[in-house]
Amino acid sequence: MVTVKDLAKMEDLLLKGNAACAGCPIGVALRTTLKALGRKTIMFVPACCTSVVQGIGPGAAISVPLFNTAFETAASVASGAAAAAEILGKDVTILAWAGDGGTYDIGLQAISGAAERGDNVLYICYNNQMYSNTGIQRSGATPLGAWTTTTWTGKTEHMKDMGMILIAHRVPYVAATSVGYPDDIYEKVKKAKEKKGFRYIDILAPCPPGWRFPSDMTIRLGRLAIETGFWLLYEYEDGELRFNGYTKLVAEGKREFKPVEEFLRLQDRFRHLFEPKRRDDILEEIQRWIKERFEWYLSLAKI
Ligand SMILES: Cc1ncc(C[n+]2csc(CCOP(=O)(O)OP(=O)(O)O)c2C)c(N)n1
Ligand code: SF4
Repeated sequence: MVTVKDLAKMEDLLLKGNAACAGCPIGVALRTTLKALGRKTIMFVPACCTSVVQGIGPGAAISVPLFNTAFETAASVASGAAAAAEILGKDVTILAWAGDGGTYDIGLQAISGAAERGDNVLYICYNNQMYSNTGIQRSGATPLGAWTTTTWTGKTEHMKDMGMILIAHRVPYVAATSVGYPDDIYEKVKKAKEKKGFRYIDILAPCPPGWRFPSDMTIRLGRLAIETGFWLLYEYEDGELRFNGYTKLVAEGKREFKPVEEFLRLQDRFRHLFEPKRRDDILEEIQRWIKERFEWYLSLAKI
């Protein structure tokens, strides 16, 4: 297993001095992904924060070839490139890299088509749970109760489960990970790289301006999300679902999830759940949903 120290020594294909906000999760998620994939990678990026972080030229922050696609087409453009690479006999990883808006909502149809056809694409969603590039609007990945500029009093629905949608497509590899664990991102991307067909990785990406927390807490929140069960670490590989990290310890009865309040309280997008009046109804529903979802995953892991 790679360590964070090992990662620090590897070649950086996302250059410093880019346009990301302080504490941006893309810095960790994309930097680590490119370390796992190496230079023989072509990226397909729809409209999202990464299309700003990449730079506008003539200088560029990303040191692999990159094609900007229309918002809804990252998966379909990547599918075309994968077909071309096969015909030309090129040994290259075709990487579609998108935010959750471009994945859970507007890009879903293209993803489903590529997954159903088994196109040779690695699709990674860095999931900051909202449309951040256009000013923090709600997406299908936004959790219940979260403030966004289009959910002023808190979102009234739970987040969509994109991993399960991909598992239902029976693709060779689906994984969920978090910016809190760069070593876990590296291992999962590396494994996905070696497989053929449509592969999907969902990286939880705490975003300081969107989630409203100080910029030195990105990693801490990425870990607390796992320790509270708000987000799970798992892999679905060759038809089997397996947990890892803290999620595995809970599944084996060696740890318990911490109360979700410990995660929610550190983010001002949830502040209205605590003041001026405590919203126990919503807090209890989030806690109940965490338990129910984990049991659902557990039952699949046993199959
Ligand atoms: C068809 C279309 N609709 C809307 C937009 C405007 N737009 C550009 S980026 C963006 C938000 C992207 O959100 P997400 O995919 O979650 O990535 P993030 O910004 O969070 O990195 C939107 C709505 C667009 N470029 N194209
Ligand atoms: S808004 Fe969030 S995801 Fe976008 S560049 Fe800033 S920190 Fe990164």
